[in-house]
Amino acid sequence: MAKKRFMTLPRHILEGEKLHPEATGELSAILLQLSLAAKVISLEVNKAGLVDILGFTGESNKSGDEVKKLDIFAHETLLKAMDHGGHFCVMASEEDEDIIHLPPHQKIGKYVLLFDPLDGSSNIDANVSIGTIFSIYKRVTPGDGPGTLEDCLQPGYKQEVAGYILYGSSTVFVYTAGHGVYGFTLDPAFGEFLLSHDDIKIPKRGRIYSVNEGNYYSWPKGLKDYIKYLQANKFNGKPYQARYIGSMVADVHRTLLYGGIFMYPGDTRNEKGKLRLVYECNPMAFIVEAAGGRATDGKKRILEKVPESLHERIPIFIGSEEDVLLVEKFLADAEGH
Ligand code: P6P
Repeated sequence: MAKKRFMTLPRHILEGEKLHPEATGELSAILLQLSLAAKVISLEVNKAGLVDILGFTGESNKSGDEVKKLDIFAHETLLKAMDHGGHFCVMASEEDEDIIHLPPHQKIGKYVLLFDPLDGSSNIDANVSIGTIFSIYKRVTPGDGPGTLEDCLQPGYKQEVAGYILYGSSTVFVYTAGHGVYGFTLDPAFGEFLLSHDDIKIPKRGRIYSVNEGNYYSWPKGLKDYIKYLQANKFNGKPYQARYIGSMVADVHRTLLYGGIFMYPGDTRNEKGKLRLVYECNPMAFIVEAAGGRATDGKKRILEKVPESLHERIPIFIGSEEDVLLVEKFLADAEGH
């Protein structure tokens, strides 16, 4: 077993920057700021049960989900951490209906930050893993004034960096700049993220499928056929296993490490499914593809979809390449082509 190198997140980021002579160091600075925000949010998430921070605020976000105080805390922590330093021209968050401009006195930068501050928050009370998801683009609008909605609605293949922080039994920071996916686990003893998953590659095929089977009777026929096929047949002597946490960051993280497939399909009740394209599916697709996997809406690459609105939803089939290709075949066959 190769000896794990003692590599902190800051050192990994700076070494990565050296590999690109054209790098200005801005993305490094952004990632370091994001890791600081991650530590602050992790601290709050991990003591949520002890501090009266639970309970509903009575407000709801754009998607109509009840908003828990930790959601707002995470949202505000990310804004405070990222709204100075002059890196961004515009931001957008699941917790805010509209795009977010930088404070008036702040220098305007060339990057765009899109994030889901605390995905899976309905699980907080049950101490189930939850996560932050982020996505970074370069602006596409001319000039150096405030960014616009157009800067936030770029296809996912144009991402510069994507990542997530999973607040689980430990806090893990995973990111990619498109070449290699790296995971860092927070050592609370000295508050540093240490390299724990070096150059993650997702298995070409797994043996786990992950979907909310409570929606079975609303599914398209092809998906029903696919799930029955996984349950009825033997792969290396056993059928697939079902695993569903109900927290996208946790389900995708497990899929990235163990292989298999995570799905949030469209169905007869919600044609576009539930998960948001801009700040959930695009960053996760960018990460999984960088690890050698595949992510589609059942037909087309998620990363090629041009977003039409900030909070739009899209069906997602993401994970090991062979598993995603197989479900696409079942869906196509059932549609007769
Ligand atoms: P369902 C959490 O609320 C979330 O947005 C994702 O993290 C998760 O994958 C999905 O919804 C779970 O939705 O309908 O299965 O409860």
